[in-house]
Amino acid sequence: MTASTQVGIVGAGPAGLLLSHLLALRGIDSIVVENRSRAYCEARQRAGLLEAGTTELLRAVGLSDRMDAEGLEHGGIYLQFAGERHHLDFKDLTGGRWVTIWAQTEIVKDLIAARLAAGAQVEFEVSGTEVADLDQDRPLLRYTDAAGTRHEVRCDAIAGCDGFHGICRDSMPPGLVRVAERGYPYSWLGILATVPPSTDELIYSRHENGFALHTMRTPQVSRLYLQVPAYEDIENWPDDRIWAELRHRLEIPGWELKDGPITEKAISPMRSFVASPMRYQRLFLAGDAAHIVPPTGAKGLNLAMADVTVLAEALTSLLRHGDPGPADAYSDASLRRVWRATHFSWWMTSMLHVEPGPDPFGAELQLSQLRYVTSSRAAATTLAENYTGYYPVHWS
Ligand code: RFL
Ligand code: PHB
Repeated sequence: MTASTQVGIVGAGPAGLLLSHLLALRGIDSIVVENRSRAYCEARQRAGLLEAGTTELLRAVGLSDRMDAEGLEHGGIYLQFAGERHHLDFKDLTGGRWVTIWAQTEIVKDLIAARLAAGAQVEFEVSGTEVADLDQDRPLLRYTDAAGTRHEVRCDAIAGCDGFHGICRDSMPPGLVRVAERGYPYSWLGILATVPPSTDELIYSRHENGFALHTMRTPQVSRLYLQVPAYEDIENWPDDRIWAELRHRLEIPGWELKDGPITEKAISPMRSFVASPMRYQRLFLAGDAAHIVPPTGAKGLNLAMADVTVLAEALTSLLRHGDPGPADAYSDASLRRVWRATHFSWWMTSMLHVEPGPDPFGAELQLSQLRYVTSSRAAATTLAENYTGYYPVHWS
């Protein structure tokens, strides 16, 4: 079956779905192809923290009804180390910026519902996705639909929003893409638990046993993370051990961690990865397809949504007005934001995690940096400005 559209989008994660929505607002047709099921995409537990600019974007494009009703706005975070808990007040430090707890699962549900209600073509459970003719004006997107029919779609442009393990990045000509990456010798064990959060704002804790983070999803559901060794087996972490270790790493006098039934647990590796350029001719990469950050800075989802905000405007100029300027500038403009977030995420990660071997020098540097960030307004402002989003995106 042969068809045509303006933009072929690979991947129905937050990047691909939001791009399809933004293009529709600019009068541009797209198709989204996704190899997982709709239910899988809607349930995949991942990010939960939105920068101020990301919440403003969702408001500007009509996707904020549930977020405005149920999202939890936070004006700061706690940093904990050496048995002390310090509050950083982002609103005060940044002149009013904030962050919002609103789960990626909920954003994806709202995006899928909005695309389907608008009559958009979103194909779940496809297989054999390929992109071809990338050196031509109208590249080709090929896939096999859930019923087994093979499709070829001629596109004016293709957006590779297919995540870190997708096919689009590797479809670019050999030798074009330069990769800069860093691995970390630890992973995160994340849990979702049916228990009200024991804190009003997120707690990032550096402890000799390793990092711990207390975050949340709703007033009834907590999300918590523990640093564990790289390649750790989840079988080594029965629920009782997880709660005991969380209690230990988050403990301060006069405060108690409430526990409850764990409904989900998983271990994720930590990696920094940036591929550049993010474009070859009419193939554009966005989100995790082009870059990965460790989750300590809460940047991955925000970067993915920022990329497609810039990309939607670039494709509008290219396809509606015949102006290639913004498309030509897309990769460099996005990489500037990506590298800022990459540095911030690496910095937060290095400051808060414990290296596997003995490293008294590194440990003292971490504590010194944490003391600086919690005592100097200039240092705290740097953290707050980056955490709440730099460079912020705009959609008009
Ligand atoms: P996604 O979400 O991976 O979506 C890509 C989609 O492409 C599909 N796909 C294909 N479809 C068709 N054909 C193919 N050949 C395909 N190959 C792949 C996949 O099935 C998938 O549906 O990428 P996207 O849209 O770029 O979004 C990126 C975010 O998901 C990611 O950056 C964040 O979740 C990262 N992240 C966090 N980011 C934040 O901003 N704040 C956070 O608090 C935060 N916490 C986290 C996180 C990621 C985590 N993990 C598990 C990696 C916490 C964790 C634990
Ligand atoms: C989350 O809520 O899942 C979350 C929040 C902040 C982070 C990472 C994850 O840095």
